[in-house]
Amino acid sequence: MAKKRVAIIGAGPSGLAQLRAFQSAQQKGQEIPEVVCFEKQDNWGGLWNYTWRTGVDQYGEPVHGSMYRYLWSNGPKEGLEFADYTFDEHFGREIASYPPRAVLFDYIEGRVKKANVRSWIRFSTVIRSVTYDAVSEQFTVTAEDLPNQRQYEEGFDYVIVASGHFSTPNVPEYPGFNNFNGRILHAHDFRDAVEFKDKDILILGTSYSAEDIGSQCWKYGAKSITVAHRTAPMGYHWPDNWQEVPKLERVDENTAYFIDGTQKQVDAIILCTGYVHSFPFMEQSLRLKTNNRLYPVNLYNGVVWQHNPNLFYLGMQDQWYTFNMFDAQAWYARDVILQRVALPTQAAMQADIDAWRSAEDALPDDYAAIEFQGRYTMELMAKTDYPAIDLEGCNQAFYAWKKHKKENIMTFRDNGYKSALTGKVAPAHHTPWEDAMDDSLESYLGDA
Ligand code: FAD
Ligand code: NA7
Repeated sequence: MAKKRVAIIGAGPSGLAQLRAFQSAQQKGQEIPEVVCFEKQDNWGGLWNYTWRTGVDQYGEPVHGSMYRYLWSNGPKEGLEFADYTFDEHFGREIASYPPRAVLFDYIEGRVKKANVRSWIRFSTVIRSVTYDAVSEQFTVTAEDLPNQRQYEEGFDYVIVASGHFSTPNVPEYPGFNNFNGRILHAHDFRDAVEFKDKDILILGTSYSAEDIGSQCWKYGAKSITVAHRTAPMGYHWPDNWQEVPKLERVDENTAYFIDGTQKQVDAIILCTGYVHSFPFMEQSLRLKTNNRLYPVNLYNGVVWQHNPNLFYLGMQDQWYTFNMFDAQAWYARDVILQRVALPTQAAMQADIDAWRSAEDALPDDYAAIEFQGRYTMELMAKTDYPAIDLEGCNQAFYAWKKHKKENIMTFRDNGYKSALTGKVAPAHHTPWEDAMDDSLESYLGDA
């Protein structure tokens, strides 16, 4: 009988987790299907593969990258550590808790280099469409080899969508934008805080991007930062040249007017207004349609497409947990494909999804949300041979992180947390975050 074929769309942390999941089964002597991973960029790492480009890439494709220079992890690394590949194993020593992007890229890459799965990936190849034929039980995947402008179709038994959901910006418009005498950009196109040195900037949004892009601009010398909130202010103890104001009403030339009647002269507006889940390549009946939440619709165990269990989505949740949650999902998807775990009836899947979603709707605060996602991840891990990890320990790191942010938003990254895997507490970094202007791997590791 012909070998079953699995297509993975995307070689970011989620897609790479899937490759590692299959490789680990193979290493243990299990026969695995043929696995083909399609990645539109010319390297792996997803969002962690930094690009200076914005808009479209060299092939006219929308640029995937939303990360920017000087980005440091926004949560403790102890919350995302791979259970089968610790930070200590990768770096050969302990490192501090909030590594910059290049350091996390190196860590992500280390595991898949060790697993030797690069040859399973077709780089610079974008997926254009995925359709399903119920009679043959086959997916037809249309791909384009971008450098050679060659479009082709292949058949697969399973498809795993790991294309991320922080790439297609949500871009609202406010009255007067057309007449604004400065730059208006979305966080997706933000690359270098130095551009905003000595400038008065207005930020819309109050979540991670707003907090971190504002902090970057502050660190690299912006004159002032004004953050307008639609729902509620972030409420941290901000530096003196940072203010939180109510919702933006309109702008006129360089003046921004807020709904409380106040105004502010600004040079640039950064829309930190989030992203939309976008899968234009998926046939309508297979397409995930959700807002950014902890338990999206139609995904059993957060992974299996309820109406066609040969289709999977990884990493589509709003994220407290990241890399180790993607691992839990990838190991689970693998075991459904290898028929090591059985799926229940449609009705039972629906009841399970409903129960998780109602529990999410009842969560009182962020601490409960962290516990919820930790519990979800732990329950998923328990269904496979993914190495045991005490996520209660990771939850504790997240709780301490939130407390440190409340204490001082500009120094929280100077703290260290305990690894649930090694039991060791991370050392302090050699330079406080506020003074560390060089975000390179060499500088971080102290080798520069
Ligand atoms: P992605 O990293 O987005 O990777 C998806 C991959 O799919 C990409 O390589 C893309 O090129 C490819 N792809 C997309 N469409 C196609 C197609 N049609 N055909 C072929 N390939 C395709 N998480 C943390 O844990 N800590 C942080 O500090 C942190 N900071 C963040 C900062 C920013 C600005 C953003 C936007 C996110 C941040 N995240 C952070 C969350 C981030 O979502 C995860 O860390 C992680 O990158 C998600 O992995 P992924 O593989 O699901 O998606
Ligand atoms: P998020 O976490 O989805 O947050 C989006 C923010 O944008 C949120 O504060 C929203 O405010 C705000 N928003 C959305 N639409 C509008 C409009 N029309 N006007 C004003 N404000 C708006 O996205 P982020 O980019 O911050 O974070 C995404 C990932 O990147 C995250 O996982 C990090 O790891 C990095 P609301 O509260 O709904 O009023």
